[in-house]
Amino acid sequence: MSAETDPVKVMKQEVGKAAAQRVQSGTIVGLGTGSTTAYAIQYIGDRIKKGDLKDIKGIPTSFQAEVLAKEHGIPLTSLDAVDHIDVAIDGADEVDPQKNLIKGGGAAHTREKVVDSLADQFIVVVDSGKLVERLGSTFKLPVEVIPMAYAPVMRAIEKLGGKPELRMGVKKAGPVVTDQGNMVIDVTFDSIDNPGELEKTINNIPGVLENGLFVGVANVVLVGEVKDGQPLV
Ligand code: ABF
Repeated sequence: MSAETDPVKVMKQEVGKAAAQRVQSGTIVGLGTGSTTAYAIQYIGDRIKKGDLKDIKGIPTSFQAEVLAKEHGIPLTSLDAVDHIDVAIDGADEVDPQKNLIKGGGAAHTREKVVDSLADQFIVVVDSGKLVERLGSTFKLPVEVIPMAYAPVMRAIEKLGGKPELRMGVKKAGPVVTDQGNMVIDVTFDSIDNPGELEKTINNIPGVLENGLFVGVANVVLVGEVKDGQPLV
């Protein structure tokens, strides 16, 4: 199957395009991380090139998003130069029926939560495989920790009933390092019954910078799926 006709790829492109279509001229746009958001960034760039979108400024949530945005000609700004974000577009690893999320599969959840939480409208772009009844049922919860504290943080997480694992690099040996120079612990929980409480409890552990629970942050969830071989959004 060629890449152009791969229905999953086409579906992700359609989800990204649908999000990009919602961006209005003259706005500040938070640009997320991940393969689905990458298509939204590409289509925002296409709209700028066509003259369909004017005077927007992007705020990237990761080095990957920054590189992509520059590649697609999106002018960039930063949080010290603006007083608001009109819309943020970002991916997720899990979405529950209340639009709460687990994010951080790309180790970028700390900056993502800053940008996504500031946005007047946070649009999540996912494929239907990310939809879950309960957070934590298919994806481990990422927790960014400062390197000197990863061991006591892991012990504290075990006391909360989690099973923590230090995220190791695939291409590079040793632990994954975030854009902030920290480590990531991935935590398996048997059941996350109160994500809001857990998000606060984990962030109160000394040494934790941010975890991947995004509770009450998402406003819109655009879901793509492939039905009878056809991409649907
Ligand atoms: C990012 O999007 C991460 O939070 C998450 O891991 C990723 C999912 O991306 P994809 O669209 O490639 O599944 O924001």
